[in-house]
Amino acid sequence: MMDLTKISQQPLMITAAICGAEVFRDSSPYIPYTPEELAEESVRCYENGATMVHLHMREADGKPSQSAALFGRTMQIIRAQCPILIQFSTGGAVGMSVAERADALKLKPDMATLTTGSVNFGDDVFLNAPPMISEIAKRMNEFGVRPEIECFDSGMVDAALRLAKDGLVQLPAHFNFVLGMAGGMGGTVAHLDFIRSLLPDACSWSVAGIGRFEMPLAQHAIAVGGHVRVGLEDNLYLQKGVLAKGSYELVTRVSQLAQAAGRPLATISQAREILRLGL
Ligand code: KMH
Ligand code: ZN
Repeated sequence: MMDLTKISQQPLMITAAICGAEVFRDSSPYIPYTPEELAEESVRCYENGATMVHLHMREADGKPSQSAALFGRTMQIIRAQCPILIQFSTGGAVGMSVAERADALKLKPDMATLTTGSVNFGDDVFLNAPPMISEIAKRMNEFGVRPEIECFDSGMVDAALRLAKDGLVQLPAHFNFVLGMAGGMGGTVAHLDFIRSLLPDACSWSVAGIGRFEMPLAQHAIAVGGHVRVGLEDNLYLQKGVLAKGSYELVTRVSQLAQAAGRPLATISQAREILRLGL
């Protein structure tokens, strides 16, 4: 068992969100699309300190997809090369049906996201009406896939706790706070401190700061004992005007911040323990 008595020494989990569904090669040529590219980037992220990869799928031309065949092929190539934990998105892209979003859960990835509310998303709405959320949660339970509860706003924590009362989510759970997206909760340290204060004891959390909020929130999470998600899904830039050549460069930056703060990086087995995935 890990000794978690000293926050500053708790192993840090870094999740790499390597492609998302809303960023394309006209914004950055470094976004992976094919299973081979996604796997190659996942391995690079693992080699630079990531413990988990958050996956969306793309067709060859970059169109967002939730194809179980693509997820399966990508997972197979990754697993042949490295032990990084694999998390599927069930958010997919704006406008996808629940059936489409949840289909690949049958492949039993290590984890999958579960967004517990709707949020404005650019000019669109990322729709997660209560019956949709319950349906995805049920499918996750059916296949024994642990959720990462994805919160774009603080009310989504409350919604997750209601799901737990209804027996659809098991506590303690792991949460990811996506902060700083236009339409969602802001991306300051005060926003993060508020939303994390809502979690019941023993829940773990990570933060994904969008755009310019990515590294300041990562730095704060490292300091207060949280975990971090970075990657091209959330932010394309290593610094102002300089594109990251892949999510691995952002992972490397977080690894360096962790080292400077005295937080060791989690091994895969430590991450499994923190996330209650079973060994
Ligand atoms: N692409 C967004 C609409 C998730 O991965 O679970 C939803 C999203 C959340 O990215
Ligand atoms: Zn995502």
